[in-house]
Amino acid sequence: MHSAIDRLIKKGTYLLFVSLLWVSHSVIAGGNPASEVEILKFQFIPQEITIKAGTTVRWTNKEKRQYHSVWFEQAGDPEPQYFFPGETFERTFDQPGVYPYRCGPHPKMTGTVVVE
Ligand SMILES: [Cu+2]
Repeated sequence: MHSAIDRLIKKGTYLLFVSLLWVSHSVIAGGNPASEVEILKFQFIPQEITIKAGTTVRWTNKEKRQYHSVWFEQAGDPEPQYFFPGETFERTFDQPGVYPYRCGPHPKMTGTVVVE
């Protein structure tokens, strides 16, 4: 009798422990979802990212020599300055929505930021 209850308690403690681990892991992982985009070989990598409202996305130019820009033309942003290898560009997204963008000097380079 006792041992059956003991086992139940042990099982309950174990489940509680596992769920606590899971919750703390989600909190840590959810603290900063992927908000980094690399620019390499005339591509935005990843081409589409999904972030939570209020997140700042950072683009890093990983090319050897080529400059680029990140232009949210459809959102009404003015064309930003080009940035060079090793340099970054940041933009914060406060409103949920779908934000397509392009590179100013290379219109075929496109990407999308999805804000949840
Ligand atoms: Cu470009």
